[in-house]
Amino acid sequence: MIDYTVKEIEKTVLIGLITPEQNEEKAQEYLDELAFLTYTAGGEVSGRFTQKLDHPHPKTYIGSGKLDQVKEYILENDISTAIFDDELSPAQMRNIEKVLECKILDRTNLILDIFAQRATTSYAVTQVELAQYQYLLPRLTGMWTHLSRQKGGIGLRGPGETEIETDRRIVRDKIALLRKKLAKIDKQMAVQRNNRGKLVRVALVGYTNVGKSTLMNLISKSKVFAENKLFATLDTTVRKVVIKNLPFLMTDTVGFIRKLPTQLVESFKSTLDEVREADLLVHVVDISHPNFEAHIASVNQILKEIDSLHKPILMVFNKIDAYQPETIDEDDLVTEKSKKHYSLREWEHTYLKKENDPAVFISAKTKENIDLLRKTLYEEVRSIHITRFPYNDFLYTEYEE
Ligand SMILES: Nc1nc2c(ncn2[C@@H]2O[C@H](COP(=O)(O)OP(=O)(O)OP(=O)(O)O)[C@@H](O)[C@H]2O)c(=O)[nH]1
Ligand SMILES: [Mg+2]
Repeated sequence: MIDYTVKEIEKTVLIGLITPEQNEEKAQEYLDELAFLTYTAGGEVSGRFTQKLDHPHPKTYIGSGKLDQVKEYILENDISTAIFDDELSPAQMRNIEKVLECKILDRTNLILDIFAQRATTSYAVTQVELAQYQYLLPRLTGMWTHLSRQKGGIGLRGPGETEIETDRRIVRDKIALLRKKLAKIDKQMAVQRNNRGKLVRVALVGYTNVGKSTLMNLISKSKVFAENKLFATLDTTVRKVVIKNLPFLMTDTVGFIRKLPTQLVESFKSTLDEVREADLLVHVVDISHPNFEAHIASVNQILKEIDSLHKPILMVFNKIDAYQPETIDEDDLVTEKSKKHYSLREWEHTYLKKENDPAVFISAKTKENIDLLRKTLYEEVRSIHITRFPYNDFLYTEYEE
């Protein structure tokens, strides 16, 4: 068990942009997510800054006037770390550090740091280490100045709290070594997956913190770690599940996030192979999150990148117990009804339209509609199963309570 207690909480400021593609409301929602990531990594957010720009400033991400404002705030409030909501180029990072004179992190760096803290098995550790060093290599000159190296903490930790190496030559050697090690593990994992036979494989996919592991525990009666932080799961768990008389394999794996660092997608190849080789994807959504539709789009984007969007998908809208639409006052004649005001029924109607994938609305917490989920899962798995085991007559029967 990893000790997540923070020795010294880092005080941070968050910095994001308001752009033509990302209005003020979106920008704030993204910063909310960045704040959650910061909290998960063990930091505390003291302040937030946004600037309206058509695109990030090529040299300093935000303009120099804004940067001075941030600097003033940092000095007045004893801030140790500034976190930017996009991946910064090595040059941007250097330039910003010169002005702010504190530790500079970007979104990628922060996510990698959380993964590093979460990795427990040697397999996950190797994958995360490789991703971290790939991110680091082009940034070694300048970014890891004497100043930031002395500070340590978020962004400078390898898996298991060890400091990460910052010598260019050693980093290159490490990358080569880790690649070799991973290739070997990848092969073993492929063999393991092959040994699982012809049983239908179902993979839980979805944004981070939506309740995939909670659902896995509920359906397969296993004990996967679940908590209200991001990326609670890094390792893959596979369980054999039997619904009625129908056996299949269910996989719980790492959650996705907007702008998942490409280094992670590459080094988590084997983990993501679980998704690539699945026969059915169960896409779990947290309907109580104000941004859940954007989350669905991010997940679909990643599924597309790993060539898995064409698979049969069962949409599971979880946390209906926590769903709260915004309400419009009776005498408010100005506000127009929008999706924010949809009732659960209206969302069901939206997602149950014929051309969409099958969808179930549930609560893994209160267990509402879990029977309906089992039934739907049974039907979906059965339709794949009978193509593989055509002589299992009993499977032609309909699901009955
Ligand atoms: N209110 C409510 N909370 C839920 C429900 N299902 C799960 N949760 C909570 O949501 C949080 C995240 O659950 P997890 O099962 O860890 O989510 P996950 O998708 O596996 O997350 P990662 O592994 O971090 O990607 C936990 O605090 C759960 O208790 C639900 O139906 N309703
Ligand atoms: Mg999980």
